[in-house]
Amino acid sequence: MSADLSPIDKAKFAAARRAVDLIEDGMRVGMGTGSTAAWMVRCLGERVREEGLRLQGVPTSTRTADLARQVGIDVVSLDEAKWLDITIDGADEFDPELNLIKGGGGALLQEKIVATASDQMVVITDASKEVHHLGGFPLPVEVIPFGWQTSRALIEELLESMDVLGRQTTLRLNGSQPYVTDEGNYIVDLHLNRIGNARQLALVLNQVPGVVENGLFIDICDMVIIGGSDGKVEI
Ligand code: ABF
Repeated sequence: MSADLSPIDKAKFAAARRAVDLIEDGMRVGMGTGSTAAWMVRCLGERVREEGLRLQGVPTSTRTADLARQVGIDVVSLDEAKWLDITIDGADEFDPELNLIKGGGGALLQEKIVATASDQMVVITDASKEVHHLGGFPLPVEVIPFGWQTSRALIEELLESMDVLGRQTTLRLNGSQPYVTDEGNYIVDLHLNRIGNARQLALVLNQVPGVVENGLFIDICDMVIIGGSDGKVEI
């Protein structure tokens, strides 16, 4: 599967392949979104087809659901599965405490619900996502479309009192239109550069009226698997 890949895809594939080794027969598995998670879904499909591995897969986006069905995984909803043995997903950044920024792919809401409903959450990534302090990657905040400009203004006001280096915010676009999530919401990206207290920021952002969820994953991730372009992994 990895023969003609670019170095970055080789790294993502290596991490995905290693993570899929954690899956045992009969498990209920949360399946993330993004290019690294897509490798994981393909590897999982390979085990289903070749080893007869039985599992229930809960996708975190319509994209992942479509791919999972294509590769032969039994797709169920989170309400059907109720609780998951493990979730495997990508990330945009991770710090030494395994706190994350996620949501660059626009699926942070389902990703956070699914990860939180899992015994174990494993992040698969390449080394470029490792940081000392979160915030270099824009922090996605999902807001409902009604009054989104007010929610954005309230977020900007909140940021004035937060320990962050940047305070610019942008509405995520799809062409000239707002990007719309699977739940029909918008995303405001916060360009913070460096987040001093990610735990506090994650809590207060969700107090803003209109905010549905933010992309800070605090104390959710249990393990990070970092793939290298040489096919080796570090855990
Ligand atoms: C999802 O996909 C996200 O939460 C994150 O935003 C993104 C990472 O994408 P990729 O694996 O393509 O770098 O995991």
